[in-house]
Amino acid sequence: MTPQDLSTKNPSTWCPGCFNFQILAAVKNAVAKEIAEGKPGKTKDDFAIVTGIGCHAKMFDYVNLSGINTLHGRVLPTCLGMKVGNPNLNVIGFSGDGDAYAEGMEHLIHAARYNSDFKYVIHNNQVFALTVGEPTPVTEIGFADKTTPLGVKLQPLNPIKLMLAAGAGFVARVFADIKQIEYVMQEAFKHKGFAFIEIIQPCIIFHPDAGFKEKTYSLEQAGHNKSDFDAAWKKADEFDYNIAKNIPCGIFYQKEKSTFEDLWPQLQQLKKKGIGWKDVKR
Ligand SMILES: Cc1ncc(C[n+]2csc(CCOP(=O)(O)OP(=O)(O)O)c2C)c(N)n1
Repeated sequence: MTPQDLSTKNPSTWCPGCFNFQILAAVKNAVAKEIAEGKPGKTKDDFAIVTGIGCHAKMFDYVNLSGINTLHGRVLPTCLGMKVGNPNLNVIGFSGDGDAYAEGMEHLIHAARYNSDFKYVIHNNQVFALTVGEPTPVTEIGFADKTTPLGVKLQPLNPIKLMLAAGAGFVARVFADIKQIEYVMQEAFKHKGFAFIEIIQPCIIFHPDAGFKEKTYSLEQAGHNKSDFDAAWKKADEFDYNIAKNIPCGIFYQKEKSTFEDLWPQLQQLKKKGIGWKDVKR
């Protein structure tokens, strides 16, 4: 299994130079590695993806895995539904920041609380990009567009703090850099439970790079203890999604606890049976 085996022949409609290309490459690398080095016998049929609506959602066209390109803001209930149908499936959800923090906000809080064993990747470009750059709940104060000509006045939401408060057991943020994404996805695959991965991604057209990458630093290299909730909270406070000096990146918090699948005997039975796509008659 190589990353190329996860490619499709669909022509890309992302803008040339879009950071989504980095995310796509990293996801294919991480999934290919997980298949090659993970549990023996794992194939790409053991994976499924879900995308919302937006530029990020074109991942669905470019990653050669089964899945559902669902409604705007409904990635998380779709992922949960897949896990209920087949708890052995490795499910990865993809959202934009609009999809995750506006249309899908109510699901996000409960996904952290339910702790179903799937991974959630948010392409955070701080705008609704596909509909030409309107502000989302994480757009910085002062950002102006045609819909908000006087500029954003509200303090942006801090999704890392929200996820910590909601009880998520794996909370990470990285920059849209292939190596950072690949690393954090591999760690998320090893984690049993819901994994929240936010990717800070400039939108080259509607939310250009404000020198984000230069402002990021690695939590791991700074000696952050990811099992310390209070330390994670303090680190989450360092970047409030306005223009920042320092943007901590890496795993803020990680703690394994009972998953949704652990708590339901019916799902346990399905898990033990080892039902996978291979068993489904097509
Ligand atoms: C329920 C619903 N509301 C609004 C839209 C219109 N719409 C389509 S794409 C989009 C923006 C998506 O932005 P985001 O989720 O941040 O993803 P990005 O395009 O930035 O990757 C919106 C608002 C829609 N398709 N469905």
